Amino acid sequence: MAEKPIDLRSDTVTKPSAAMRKAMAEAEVGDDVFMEDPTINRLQSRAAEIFGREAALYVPSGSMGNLISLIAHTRPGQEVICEENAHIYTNEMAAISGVAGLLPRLIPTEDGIMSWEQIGRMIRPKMYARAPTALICLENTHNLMGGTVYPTAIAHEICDRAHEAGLPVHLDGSRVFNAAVFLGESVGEMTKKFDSVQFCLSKGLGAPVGSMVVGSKSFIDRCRSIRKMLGGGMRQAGVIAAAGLIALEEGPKRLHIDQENAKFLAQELARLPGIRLNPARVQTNIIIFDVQETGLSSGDFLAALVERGVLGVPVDRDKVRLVTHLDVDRVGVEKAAEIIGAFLREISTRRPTGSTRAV
Ligand code: TLP
Repeated sequence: MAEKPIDLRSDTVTKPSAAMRKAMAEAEVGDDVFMEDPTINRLQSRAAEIFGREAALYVPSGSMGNLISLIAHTRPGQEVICEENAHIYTNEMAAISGVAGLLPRLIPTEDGIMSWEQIGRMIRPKMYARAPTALICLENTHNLMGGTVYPTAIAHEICDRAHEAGLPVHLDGSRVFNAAVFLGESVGEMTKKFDSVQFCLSKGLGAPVGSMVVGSKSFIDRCRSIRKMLGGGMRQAGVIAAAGLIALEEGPKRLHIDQENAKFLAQELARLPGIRLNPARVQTNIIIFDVQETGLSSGDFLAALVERGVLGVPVDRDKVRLVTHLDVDRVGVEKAAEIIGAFLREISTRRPTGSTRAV
């Protein structure tokens, strides 16, 4: 039988642990649309407590948590300022405009981290013919820029200055616990100035499903209605929230392992012929590298790796993303580095010296 592939496509691929499955089987449940599911209520109280907020809402996915927050903060026909490669813009099926009716105003950056200097310039002056700026959205860690982390002082400054300008700030904190590990800070302190935060239980924290939105009580009340409008009222979802509670309590404690594994893998990959990657820029559990010098597109590079038992995803034509997580340990990442190294040596001997043609 073929060996199980080393799956580094995403930290979303993690399977629930034995403890999660047991908690799920034994979960006390009720109808959450009546707000009567004790397990969901417990999960929401804990999330609010950990983030130092009045309230929290359990939602099916990070995408829905972001979309609900966008709708709750704005009206159709307004603008949202976000980074050019923000997940809400690139990977959420254009829900920002298709569903929320908003116009994204994009800021290009080197590393996913915007400054107030850049944002302030993009705010529309109030004029009757101009769609008003209604919201600023940050992403921490920034997925498509390689899991980069906002220095807390920069995030705080953006929030303070936005508030002075009368604008709310939402955080797509899908992987905010990874950022907290990198910074050695608490998520509560890091995110206290944001008007709303969405974070995922189903990524590095290891739950099979679910995200949370945290904020003020009135904001979360509004979010609950919007969740219902979008069809996200989940009834006896305590069966999955039970795994979410374990993810929330236990998941953050082991994220440093994924981040050490990512650093190790990045250092190994950076040594290989044809790979462009600066391991010093790998801060959390996401590694993005350029394979152009191998002469292969990211798609062809990844197809060759699938045959050899390593899975990743393309970011664009030249870039590949690998993500470490709890279902791949140090031995797994060592093996992935070995397999990728062997493949690159194989193609470099097949290619005439100096050529960058695809093999
Ligand atoms: N990211 C997924 C893919 O969609 C790319 C992944 O594998 O990384 N915000 C950020 C920053 C995300 O990375 C993701 C998922 C989401 C939002 C959406 O979360 P889900 O998948 O739960 O809707």
